[in-house]
Amino acid sequence: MKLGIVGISGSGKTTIFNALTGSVAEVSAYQKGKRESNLAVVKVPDSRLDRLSSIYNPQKTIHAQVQYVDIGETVSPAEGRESSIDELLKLLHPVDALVHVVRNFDRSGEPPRPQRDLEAMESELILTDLIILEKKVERLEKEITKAKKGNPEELELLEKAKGILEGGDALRRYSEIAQSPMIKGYAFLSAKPCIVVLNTEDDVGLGVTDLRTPNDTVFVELKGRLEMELAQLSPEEAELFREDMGLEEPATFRLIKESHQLLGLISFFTVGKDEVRAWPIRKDTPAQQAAGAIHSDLEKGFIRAEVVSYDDLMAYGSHSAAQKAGRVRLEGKNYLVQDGDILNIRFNV
Ligand SMILES: Nc1nc2c(ncn2[C@@H]2O[C@H](COP(=O)(O)OP(=O)(O)OP(=O)(O)O)[C@@H](O)[C@H]2O)c(=O)[nH]1
Ligand SMILES: [Mg+2]
Repeated sequence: MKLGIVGISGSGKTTIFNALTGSVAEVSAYQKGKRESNLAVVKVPDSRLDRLSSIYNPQKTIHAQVQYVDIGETVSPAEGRESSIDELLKLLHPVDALVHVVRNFDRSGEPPRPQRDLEAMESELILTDLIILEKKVERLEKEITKAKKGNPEELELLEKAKGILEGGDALRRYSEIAQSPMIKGYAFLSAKPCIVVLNTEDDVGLGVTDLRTPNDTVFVELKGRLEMELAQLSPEEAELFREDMGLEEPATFRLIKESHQLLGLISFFTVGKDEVRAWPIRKDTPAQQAAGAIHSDLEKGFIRAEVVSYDDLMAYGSHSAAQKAGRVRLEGKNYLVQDGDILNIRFNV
């Protein structure tokens, strides 16, 4: 699963990327035309996994992961897109969701204008989609009228999408369109789920509630530069620093967790002496398919899943106590795995 970091030039994309990943990619002091894309894999913080790990004491503890890509400069509020549409699309096509970074700090004396910047980037996504969509509609219309092929239903959906975009709205807000398999293939940018990161500094800028946005907007507010600096300290130093400043867990943890959620992912766990591990799966995945995330043999030879919820395991203190209390269930292949389930797959190949 991959998230692409987008935002107006100089909004702090690379800074946030560094904060998230502990990388040290060069922040461009707002240099125009400088393009780099940075990619990193990040562990999804999960206190339940840490707890399980301290109980089972395994050789390895493996977190779920997400990838972030900082695609480099994209758009300036005054001048619009600085890269070609093709370039933007090529970079963003493979990502599953967007992290939209909005500047909410003073830069070289220029006060933040998060409302303007937010809208400028959003318009850019919408316009890019509209350009692509118009071409598709034209082609499909021709196919249907001249060659008597092509799917009229698809055309109808595309026309609907066009109406939404022309009205200045993002497709992600219309799930029946954004989630339609016919439309998904096009990978429209404004149809991708999106988190808005308000990159803030104390005493300047607006609060999340001051921004006029659709009320289903997912926001995370954080101090990008500070978090980046903390991410580059050793864990012990960072911890001390956080304590001193009265900060709790890194704000980026919340962003990573939100990313995971935004992608519609939950985690189940497997536990043992060798390994305690979180497995990311889509919500509402049946047990047999979830077993396939571990190994294809487990899916093929699936018999039953032995399931105990994390909360029950913690409440009863051990697997055997939970079992005695009847909290360990045997579930069949169609059982929908829940977030926090601890699974042991019985299989036969
Ligand atoms: N004061 C302050 N400055 C920041 C913050 N985040 C980023 N900056 C500064 O803003 C400038 C741009 O940050 P970058 O992270 O390079 O922004 P970017 O969006 O990657 O820039 P481009 O790739 O050029 O579009 C740098 O000088 C950063 O140090 C912040 O939270 N507070
Ligand atoms: Mg950058």
